[in-house]
Amino acid sequence: MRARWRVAVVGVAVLLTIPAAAVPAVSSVVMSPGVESLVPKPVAADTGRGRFVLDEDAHVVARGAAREVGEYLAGALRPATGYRLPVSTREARRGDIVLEVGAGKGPAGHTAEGYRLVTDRWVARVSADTPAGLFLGVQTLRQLLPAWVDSPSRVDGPWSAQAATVTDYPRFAYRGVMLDVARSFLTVDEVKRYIDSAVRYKVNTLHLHLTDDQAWRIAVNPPPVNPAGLDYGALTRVGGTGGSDTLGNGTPLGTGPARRGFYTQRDYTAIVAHARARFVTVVPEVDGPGHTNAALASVPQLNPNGQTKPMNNTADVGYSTLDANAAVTYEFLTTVLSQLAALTPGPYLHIGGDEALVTGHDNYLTYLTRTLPIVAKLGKLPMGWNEYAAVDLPPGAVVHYWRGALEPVLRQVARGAKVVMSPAGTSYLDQKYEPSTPIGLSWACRNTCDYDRYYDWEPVRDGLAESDVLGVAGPLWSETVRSLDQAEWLSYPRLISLAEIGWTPKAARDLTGFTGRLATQGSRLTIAGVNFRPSPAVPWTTDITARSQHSRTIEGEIGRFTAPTTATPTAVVDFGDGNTTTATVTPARPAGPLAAPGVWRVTIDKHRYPRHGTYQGTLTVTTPAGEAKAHFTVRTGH
Ligand code: TNX
Repeated sequence: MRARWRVAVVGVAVLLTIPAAAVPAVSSVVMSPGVESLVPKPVAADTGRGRFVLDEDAHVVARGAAREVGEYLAGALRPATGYRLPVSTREARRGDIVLEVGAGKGPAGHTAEGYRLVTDRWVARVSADTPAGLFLGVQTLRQLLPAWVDSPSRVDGPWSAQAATVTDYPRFAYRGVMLDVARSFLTVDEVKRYIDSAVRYKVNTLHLHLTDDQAWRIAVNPPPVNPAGLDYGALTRVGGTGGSDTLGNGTPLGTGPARRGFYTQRDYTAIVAHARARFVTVVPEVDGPGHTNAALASVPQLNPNGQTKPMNNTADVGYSTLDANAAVTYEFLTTVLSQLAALTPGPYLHIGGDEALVTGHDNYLTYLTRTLPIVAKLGKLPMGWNEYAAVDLPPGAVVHYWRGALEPVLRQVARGAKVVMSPAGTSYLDQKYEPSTPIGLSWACRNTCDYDRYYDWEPVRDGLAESDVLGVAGPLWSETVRSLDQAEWLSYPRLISLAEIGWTPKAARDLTGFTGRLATQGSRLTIAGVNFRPSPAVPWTTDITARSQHSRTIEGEIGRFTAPTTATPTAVVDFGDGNTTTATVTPARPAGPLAAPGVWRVTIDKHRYPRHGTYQGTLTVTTPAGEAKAHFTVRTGH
């Protein structure tokens, strides 16, 4: 099955890197890619001599605790390479990938998530103390291979990586993203795909905002003890039907109505399992005492007058509250939080606590004072938006900072709490990139809110010590988000900025260097089928590949390339027999106001070689950024 391809000399992928400002038509041809393009930037990386070439009969050698990550990596590499890549325990041979987990294998002092990676002329080796560290090192290895390695369909090799030595570990333990599935729903498959792209950048925490004024998205089963006789099924039967369709004044939000739905407990468990297999911790959030209209609209007993509120499909917030003085409130929370705790292996339960504008201060304190012990009793640590720092928190509690005064947070930190930083103006992924951005809000970030702004800030604010900060997270609120595509478009490239803040040592970060490294990620996202906003300030690179063939007549697809541009590139094919033709160029997905173009396909009409032989052809594409070339070989068969 491989034979047809083995005789053909494989197409050479050529990476074009031209700064946006440079004069087009002069192409700089670079062998792709090296340690200097890794994102997030590693702690230490050196270039060695020569290259690692993945053998077509390579094994992924992974023993014991490395096996699961081995299966993951092999699964990631098989579609593009077409190689079998068995995961085995054989003695490593030239061209294999070796994965190893064991005490002392990773960098000393960074056992939880550190790793070492060495690629040389013999093997590619990733070593770590833990499977989590190994998984993170594997993401680095993927980035050292050509961008086409993420293609869902077969592409010509060779699959090589620069010889390198990387020693790496994270600055912060919590590198998160939050999906607000309450305002607009995302299906289980969409959440899984979102996880798959985020882990490329070493994101390790997924916070799910499951409930809000607009909707309730997690099924709660009837509990064995139900003194107040609450109909928990109504939470999703009624509360699951809501969404953030309009502003309070009726102005439509987003590109259409919000998406409805909810997760059964089996669905939620599937998300948790998918996350866990990628070493991602899920943090579920049940917001309260404010942001609770959907619960109040579903369960009559939660209302002081015993009457349900109407559902409200506007984006309005701040008008709802649970009753802090009613026993039923805590009976309800105990049921909901116990079921979530049982389904969630991670250490945290996020209890919200933001914008409780009609609760009243004393009632707010009462609510938290009575809710925190419920969390503790379930063996979980509480996490909450920074308003909740108004009460004394247990050691290890997490304050999720989004805006406002830092003093109450510092007081809790002094008592042993930790902080996750999501300052709205530099980390809210739901904000418009610029005023003309078709979706997104703009209260937290006006004018230009591109990747640079989300990169150029420091989470360890004055008054905080490095060890007080657990990490960084990007919340993607979904008042205006209507699909995974749109979620990705708002997230990328800004989530990559946050991921690097979470990972890379402060002293190693710089915006210019980051911009250059980010430029190589457009191709990777495109090839992997992840939408993003091709920010005009980034000199996105083009990756090109051409297909070698074994036939006297060739037609159809001759190559593919990436180019995040709305202007249609042009392509010329030199067949290597004295003939040249203009080729047809079509994107797998057209660019639009909310979509980067997909991979461009280059196709030709039928070409018949005049006589038998071996021909070296060249595909040349011209994009607004310059020219890129790939070579291919055609053997006519005699
Ligand atoms: C503020 S951040 C909120 C959310 C909104 C978001 C929109 C926070 C704790 N509360 O309820 O969705 O702004 O940007």
